[in-house]
Amino acid sequence: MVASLNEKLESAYQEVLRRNPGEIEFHQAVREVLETLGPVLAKYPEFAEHKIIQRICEPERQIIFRVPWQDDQGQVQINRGFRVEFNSALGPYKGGLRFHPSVYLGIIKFLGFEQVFKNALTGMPIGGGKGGSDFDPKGKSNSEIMRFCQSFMTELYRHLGEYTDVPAGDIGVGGREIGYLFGQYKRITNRYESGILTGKGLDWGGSRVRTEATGYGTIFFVNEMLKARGDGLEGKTCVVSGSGNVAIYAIEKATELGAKVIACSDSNGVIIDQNGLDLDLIKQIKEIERRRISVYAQEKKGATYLESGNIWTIPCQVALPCATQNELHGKDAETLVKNGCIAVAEGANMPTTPEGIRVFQESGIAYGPGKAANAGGVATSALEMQQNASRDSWSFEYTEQRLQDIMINIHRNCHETAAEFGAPGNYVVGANITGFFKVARSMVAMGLI
Ligand code: NDP
Ligand code: 2IT
Repeated sequence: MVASLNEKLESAYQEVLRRNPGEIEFHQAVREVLETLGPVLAKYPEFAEHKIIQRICEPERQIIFRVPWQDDQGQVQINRGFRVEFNSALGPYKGGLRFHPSVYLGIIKFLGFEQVFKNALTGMPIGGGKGGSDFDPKGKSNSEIMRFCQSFMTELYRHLGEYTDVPAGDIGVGGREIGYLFGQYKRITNRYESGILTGKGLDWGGSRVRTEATGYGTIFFVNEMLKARGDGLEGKTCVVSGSGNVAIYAIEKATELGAKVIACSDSNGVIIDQNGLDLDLIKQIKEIERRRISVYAQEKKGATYLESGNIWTIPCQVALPCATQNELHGKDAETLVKNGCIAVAEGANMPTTPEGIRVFQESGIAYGPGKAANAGGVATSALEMQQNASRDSWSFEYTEQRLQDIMINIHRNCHETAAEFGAPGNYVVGANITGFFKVARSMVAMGLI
């Protein structure tokens, strides 16, 4: 069953389908937001008058470029690079870069669109954008990664600036890649502009807690959702999909708050450790050795590996999808609810399909969409920008406290807005309306932009 849109929203949605053929993830992200905006347009007709919906669905600028590079055998390879500068009503375009073979314009546009609302929710002065490439980092040597990053930045640099566009990491882009990208920017421009990228190393302008921020933030958020129901994370059994940056630090903070995380995964399979995952071992395998998560089961007594397993069949009280889009389907949601799951918070962007979201909402469990639940990463990027602008460097404790305050605030705003618009407990409604409202008001104030 698909929720219906009112006439104005339906015609805006049809226009998005017509203008962006084949970009199914972008269509999905737009539809999910439009489904929640009916009551806002009814209450504030000026947004329709100013064609805010139509404008908000059209990126301000889309850049597509060739990325030629040489592999270790001396062969020339060609990839495609993207940067979609979606909306700058609240600040410079801000959002990550994704390197994954599945990347095409539709993925970057869905991510850029979501980023606009997410960034608004953080309360920080940042617009929304996203970029990346269909480059596959798997199995590449360090030198190949460096040469690719250098070629990518050789085109991208002309579009960046501390007041223009500030990328960061996402799937396949972490500290190593940000280092190579920053080095090439500095070399081409002969300028040390810390503010053009976030997720930098701590020795050269990075912020403490940025590495941990998305995962930590997701856990702060789920804890707030549980607290709003008179409960908390302590003592809960959790499963976390993925075993990358977001998953690792979600596991770390959940464990710190007294939960037990019994499973995580990668695109090949799932590991289960009923005693609670050994995070030092996971970090060793994933961050240092860059190997597959199956290695965990070879090295840890009592752990099991399910090749091609489905992590959502493992009974848990809290489910944290932290891998990729559309990784949790309607059937998975039904299984989770049946097995006693009481809360889901999305560390990944759009990991739950529309059918899955419907199952969670109808079951009445706490469901925190990515826009709200994973906003801690980009919020801490904005804290990095703040430190760069003032040439300052904050302590871990202070930065983490700022992150926690931001997540508590996002939760409160979403919770209150959902209730105000007649959908108490519905964080999708709360997040979309809160984010939209701030961007829409700013766009009206700035005239026809
Ligand atoms: P990483 O590259 O560090 O890790 C990604 C993880 O997800 C890996 O375990 C990977 O497994 C798995 N994965 C990726 N693609 C697929 C796929 N198509 N099918 C199955 N598994 C897959 O990325 P991050 O941890 O940074 O990102 C994870 C999610 O969080 C993404 O949705 C991202 O957009 C989102 N996010 C990230 C933020 C950040 O600050 N990094 C901020 C907010 C959201 P494998 O190694 O097998 O590919
Ligand atoms: O999806 C996201 O919010 C990110 N990948 C982080 C973006 C950022 O600019 O820190």
